[in-house]
Amino acid sequence: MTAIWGILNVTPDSFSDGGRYLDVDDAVARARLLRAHGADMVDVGGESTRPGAERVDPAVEQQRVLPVIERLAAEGIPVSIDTLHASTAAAAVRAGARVVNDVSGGLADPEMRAAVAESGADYAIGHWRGFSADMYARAEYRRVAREVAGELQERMGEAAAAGIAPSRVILDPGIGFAKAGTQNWDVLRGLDEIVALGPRVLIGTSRKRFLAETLAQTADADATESRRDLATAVTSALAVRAGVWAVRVHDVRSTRDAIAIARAWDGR
Ligand code: PMM
Repeated sequence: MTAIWGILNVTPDSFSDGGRYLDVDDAVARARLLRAHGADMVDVGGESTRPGAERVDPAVEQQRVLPVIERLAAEGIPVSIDTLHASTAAAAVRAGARVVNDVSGGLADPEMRAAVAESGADYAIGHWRGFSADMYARAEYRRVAREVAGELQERMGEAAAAGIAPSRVILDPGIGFAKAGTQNWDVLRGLDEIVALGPRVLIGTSRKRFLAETLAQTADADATESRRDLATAVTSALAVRAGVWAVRVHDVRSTRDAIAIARAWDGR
Protein backbone atom coordinates (compact mmCIF):
# COMPACT_ATOMS: atom_id res chain seq x y z
CA MET A 1 0.00 0.00 0.00
CA THR A 2 1.38 3.39 -1.01
CA ALA A 3 1.98 6.02 1.62
CA ILE A 4 1.34 9.69 0.99
CA TRP A 5 3.49 12.19 2.86
CA GLY A 6 1.96 15.65 3.16
CA ILE A 7 4.40 18.58 3.19
CA LEU A 8 4.30 21.11 6.02
CA ASN A 9 7.02 23.73 5.61
CA VAL A 10 7.23 25.89 8.73
CA THR A 11 9.52 28.37 6.97
CA PRO A 12 9.34 31.95 5.73
CA ASP A 13 10.96 31.11 2.37
CA SER A 14 10.07 27.69 0.90
CA PHE A 15 9.43 28.06 -2.79
CA SER A 16 5.76 27.18 -2.85
CA ASP A 17 4.35 27.41 0.69
CA GLY A 18 6.91 29.61 2.49
CA GLY A 19 5.42 31.85 5.17
CA ARG A 20 1.97 30.26 5.22
CA TYR A 21 2.37 28.06 8.32
CA LEU A 22 4.86 29.87 10.58
CA ASP A 23 2.21 30.23 13.30
CA VAL A 24 1.80 27.01 15.33
CA ASP A 25 -2.02 27.02 15.13
CA ASP A 26 -1.90 27.56 11.35
CA ALA A 27 0.63 24.72 11.01
CA VAL A 28 -1.49 22.34 13.12
CA ALA A 29 -4.61 23.25 11.13
CA ARG A 30 -2.73 22.55 7.89
CA ALA A 31 -1.55 19.17 9.21
CA ARG A 32 -5.11 18.21 10.16
CA LEU A 33 -6.25 19.10 6.64
CA LEU A 34 -3.44 17.03 5.10
CA ARG A 35 -4.57 14.10 7.27
CA ALA A 36 -8.23 14.63 6.34
CA HIS A 37 -7.21 14.49 2.68
CA GLY A 38 -5.46 11.15 3.22
CA ALA A 39 -1.87 11.87 4.26
CA ASP A 40 -0.29 8.95 6.12
CA MET A 41 2.60 11.11 7.34
CA VAL A 42 3.09 14.84 7.82
CA ASP A 43 6.62 15.90 6.85
CA VAL A 44 7.56 18.93 8.95
CA GLY A 45 10.46 21.13 7.82
CA GLY A 46 11.95 24.31 9.26
CA GLU A 47 14.68 25.03 6.70
CA SER A 48 14.01 25.64 3.02
CA THR A 49 16.16 23.65 0.61
CA ARG A 50 15.10 25.59 -2.46
CA PRO A 51 17.94 26.66 -4.77
CA GLY A 52 19.82 29.61 -3.28
CA ALA A 53 18.03 29.52 0.12
CA GLU A 54 19.91 30.75 3.21
CA ARG A 55 21.02 28.11 5.72
CA VAL A 56 19.10 28.23 9.00
CA ASP A 57 20.64 28.00 12.47
CA PRO A 58 19.51 24.76 14.18
CA ALA A 59 18.22 26.71 17.19
CA VAL A 60 15.91 28.76 14.93
CA GLU A 61 14.87 25.65 13.05
CA GLN A 62 13.97 23.92 16.31
CA GLN A 63 11.98 26.92 17.54
CA ARG A 64 9.91 26.61 14.39
CA VAL A 65 9.34 22.86 14.26
CA LEU A 66 9.35 21.46 17.81
CA PRO A 67 6.12 23.11 19.07
CA VAL A 68 4.35 21.90 15.93
CA ILE A 69 5.67 18.34 16.23
CA GLU A 70 4.68 18.16 19.91
CA ARG A 71 1.11 19.19 19.07
CA LEU A 72 0.83 16.76 16.15
CA ALA A 73 2.30 13.87 18.13
CA ALA A 74 -0.18 14.58 20.97
CA GLU A 75 -2.98 14.22 18.41
CA GLY A 76 -1.56 10.92 17.16
CA ILE A 77 -0.59 12.33 13.76
CA PRO A 78 2.48 10.51 12.34
CA VAL A 79 5.30 12.99 11.75
CA SER A 80 8.61 12.98 9.91
CA ILE A 81 11.20 15.71 10.41
CA ASP A 82 12.78 17.17 7.26
CA THR A 83 16.17 18.41 8.44
CA LEU A 84 19.89 18.48 7.64
CA HIS A 85 20.85 19.01 11.31
CA ALA A 86 21.55 16.11 13.69
CA SER A 87 20.53 18.15 16.73
CA THR A 88 17.17 18.99 15.15
CA ALA A 89 16.62 15.35 14.17
CA ALA A 90 17.30 14.15 17.72
CA ALA A 91 15.09 16.83 19.32
CA ALA A 92 12.29 16.16 16.83
CA VAL A 93 12.28 12.43 17.58
CA ARG A 94 12.17 13.24 21.32
CA ALA A 95 9.15 15.47 20.52
CA GLY A 96 7.42 12.57 18.73
CA ALA A 97 8.68 12.34 15.12
CA ARG A 98 8.91 8.79 13.77
CA VAL A 99 11.09 9.35 10.71
CA VAL A 100 14.15 11.54 10.06
CA ASN A 101 14.02 12.84 6.48
CA ASP A 102 17.56 13.92 5.56
CA VAL A 103 17.75 15.07 1.93
CA SER A 104 21.56 14.91 2.18
CA GLY A 105 21.59 11.24 3.21
CA GLY A 106 24.06 11.96 6.01
CA LEU A 107 26.46 14.14 4.02
CA ALA A 108 25.47 17.55 5.40
CA ASP A 109 26.02 16.87 9.11
CA PRO A 110 28.69 14.37 10.25
CA GLU A 111 26.69 13.73 13.45
CA MET A 112 23.47 12.78 11.66
CA ARG A 113 23.87 9.02 11.30
CA ALA A 114 24.81 8.51 14.95
CA ALA A 115 21.90 10.69 16.05
CA VAL A 116 19.43 8.70 13.95
CA ALA A 117 20.88 5.35 15.03
CA GLU A 118 20.54 6.37 18.67
CA SER A 119 17.01 7.77 18.21
CA GLY A 120 15.50 4.52 16.91
CA ALA A 121 13.60 6.45 14.19
CA ASP A 122 13.42 5.37 10.56
CA TYR A 123 15.81 7.21 8.23
CA ALA A 124 14.93 8.66 4.81
CA ILE A 125 18.16 9.04 2.84
CA GLY A 126 18.09 11.50 -0.06
CA HIS A 127 20.43 11.61 -3.05
CA TRP A 128 22.44 14.82 -2.70
CA ARG A 129 25.71 16.26 -3.92
CA GLY A 130 25.94 19.55 -2.04
CA PHE A 131 24.09 22.52 -0.59
CA SER A 132 21.57 24.29 -2.76
CA ALA A 133 23.81 27.31 -3.42
CA ASP A 134 25.96 25.35 -5.88
CA MET A 135 24.15 22.04 -6.41
CA TYR A 136 23.53 22.59 -10.13
CA ALA A 137 27.29 22.84 -10.71
CA ARG A 138 27.45 19.22 -9.50
CA ALA A 139 24.72 17.98 -11.84
CA GLU A 140 27.06 16.03 -14.11
CA TYR A 141 26.16 12.45 -14.94
CA ARG A 142 26.68 9.91 -17.66
CA ARG A 143 23.80 7.62 -16.64
CA VAL A 144 21.75 9.52 -14.10
CA ALA A 145 19.57 6.81 -12.56
CA ARG A 146 22.46 4.33 -12.33
CA GLU A 147 24.76 6.86 -10.62
CA VAL A 148 22.00 7.99 -8.25
CA ALA A 149 21.34 4.34 -7.32
CA GLY A 150 25.06 3.74 -6.77
CA GLU A 151 25.45 6.79 -4.52
CA LEU A 152 22.31 5.85 -2.54
CA GLN A 153 23.80 2.41 -2.02
CA GLU A 154 26.95 4.04 -0.59
CA ARG A 155 24.83 6.18 1.78
CA MET A 156 22.94 3.05 2.84
CA GLY A 157 26.23 1.31 3.60
CA GLU A 158 27.39 4.26 5.70
CA ALA A 159 24.07 4.25 7.57
CA ALA A 160 24.39 0.50 8.24
CA ALA A 161 27.94 1.02 9.54
CA ALA A 162 26.55 3.61 11.97
CA GLY A 163 23.97 1.11 13.25
CA ILE A 164 20.92 1.89 11.10
CA ALA A 165 19.60 -1.39 9.68
CA PRO A 166 18.28 -1.43 6.06
CA SER A 167 14.79 -2.18 7.44
CA ARG A 168 14.81 1.34 8.95
CA VAL A 169 15.99 2.97 5.70
CA ILE A 170 13.90 4.73 3.06
CA LEU A 171 15.68 5.78 -0.16
CA ASP A 172 14.85 8.95 -2.12
CA PRO A 173 16.53 9.82 -5.45
CA GLY A 174 16.22 13.53 -4.60
CA ILE A 175 14.32 15.04 -7.51
CA GLY A 176 15.71 18.54 -8.14
CA PHE A 177 18.76 18.03 -5.90
CA ALA A 178 21.89 18.35 -8.07
CA LYS A 179 19.71 17.47 -11.05
CA ALA A 180 18.72 19.94 -13.72
CA GLY A 181 15.74 19.83 -16.10
CA THR A 182 15.58 16.60 -18.06
CA GLN A 183 17.92 14.78 -15.66
CA ASN A 184 14.90 14.53 -13.35
CA TRP A 185 12.94 12.72 -16.05
CA ASP A 186 15.93 10.39 -16.51
CA VAL A 187 15.72 9.51 -12.79
CA LEU A 188 11.97 8.85 -12.98
CA ARG A 189 12.42 6.72 -16.13
CA GLY A 190 15.06 4.69 -14.27
CA LEU A 191 13.21 4.36 -10.94
CA ASP A 192 13.40 0.56 -11.18
CA GLU A 193 17.17 0.80 -10.56
CA ILE A 194 16.46 2.50 -7.23
CA VAL A 195 13.55 0.21 -6.31
CA ALA A 196 15.86 -2.77 -7.01
CA LEU A 197 18.18 -1.68 -4.16
CA GLY A 198 15.67 -3.20 -1.71
CA PRO A 199 14.56 -0.63 0.87
CA ARG A 200 11.32 1.34 0.65
CA VAL A 201 11.54 4.19 -1.88
CA LEU A 202 10.17 7.71 -1.39
CA ILE A 203 9.88 10.29 -4.16
CA GLY A 204 9.13 14.01 -4.13
CA THR A 205 8.22 15.70 -7.41
CA SER A 206 5.72 18.11 -5.87
CA ARG A 207 5.46 21.46 -7.72
CA LYS A 208 9.12 21.23 -8.72
CA ARG A 209 10.70 23.32 -11.43
CA PHE A 210 11.18 20.49 -13.94
CA LEU A 211 7.39 20.02 -14.00
CA ALA A 212 6.86 23.73 -14.66
CA GLU A 213 9.44 23.57 -17.46
CA THR A 214 7.51 20.74 -19.11
CA LEU A 215 4.16 22.50 -18.61
CA ALA A 216 5.61 25.67 -20.15
CA GLN A 217 6.02 23.77 -23.43
CA THR A 218 2.23 23.28 -23.72
CA ALA A 219 -0.20 25.71 -25.34
CA ASP A 220 -0.71 27.46 -21.99
CA ALA A 221 2.70 28.54 -20.72
CA ASP A 222 1.65 29.81 -17.26
CA ALA A 223 2.54 26.95 -14.84
CA THR A 224 0.14 27.86 -12.02
CA GLU A 225 0.11 26.05 -8.67
CA SER A 226 -2.94 23.98 -9.63
CA ARG A 227 -1.31 22.90 -12.90
CA ARG A 228 1.81 21.91 -10.98
CA ASP A 229 -0.37 19.92 -8.55
CA LEU A 230 -1.96 18.08 -11.46
CA ALA A 231 1.49 17.33 -12.89
CA THR A 232 2.56 16.15 -9.42
CA ALA A 233 -0.44 13.82 -9.19
CA VAL A 234 0.42 12.27 -12.57
CA THR A 235 4.11 11.75 -11.73
CA SER A 236 3.17 10.37 -8.30
CA ALA A 237 0.73 7.83 -9.75
CA LEU A 238 3.30 6.75 -12.34
CA ALA A 239 5.95 6.48 -9.60
CA VAL A 240 3.65 4.20 -7.62
CA ARG A 241 3.30 2.04 -10.75
CA ALA A 242 7.11 1.92 -10.89
CA GLY A 243 7.20 0.46 -7.38
CA VAL A 244 7.78 3.40 -5.02
CA TRP A 245 6.44 3.09 -1.50
CA ALA A 246 5.68 6.74 -0.72
CA VAL A 247 5.22 10.09 -2.43
CA ARG A 248 5.84 13.48 -0.77
CA VAL A 249 3.38 16.15 -1.94
CA HIS A 250 1.88 19.54 -1.08
CA ASP A 251 -1.64 18.83 -2.37
CA VAL A 252 -2.56 15.44 -0.93
CA ARG A 253 -6.04 15.24 -2.43
CA SER A 254 -5.09 15.35 -6.11
CA THR A 255 -2.29 12.81 -5.66
CA ARG A 256 -4.53 10.52 -3.56
CA ASP A 257 -7.15 10.56 -6.33
CA ALA A 258 -4.60 9.91 -9.09
CA ILE A 259 -3.21 6.92 -7.17
CA ALA A 260 -6.74 5.56 -6.56
CA ILE A 261 -7.54 5.79 -10.28
CA ALA A 262 -4.27 4.10 -11.30
CA ARG A 263 -4.95 1.36 -8.76
CA ALA A 264 -8.46 0.80 -10.14
CA TRP A 265 -6.96 0.52 -13.65
CA ASP A 266 -4.61 -2.15 -12.33
CA GLY A 267 -7.50 -3.97 -10.60
CA ARG A 268 -5.97 -3.56 -7.15
N1 PMM B 1 12.25 18.00 -1.55
C1 PMM B 1 12.24 19.13 -0.82
C2 PMM B 1 12.34 19.08 0.58
N2 PMM B 1 12.42 17.90 1.23
N3 PMM B 1 12.51 15.55 1.17
C3 PMM B 1 12.51 14.41 0.48
N4 PMM B 1 12.61 13.22 1.13
N5 PMM B 1 12.45 14.40 -0.89
C4 PMM B 1 12.35 15.55 -1.61
O1 PMM B 1 12.31 15.48 -2.85
C5 PMM B 1 12.35 16.79 -0.90
C6 PMM B 1 12.43 16.74 0.52
C7 PMM B 1 12.12 20.46 -1.50
O2 PMM B 1 10.78 20.78 -1.75
P1 PMM B 1 9.83 21.71 -0.78
O3 PMM B 1 10.54 23.02 -0.60
O4 PMM B 1 8.57 21.83 -1.53
O5 PMM B 1 9.60 21.02 0.53
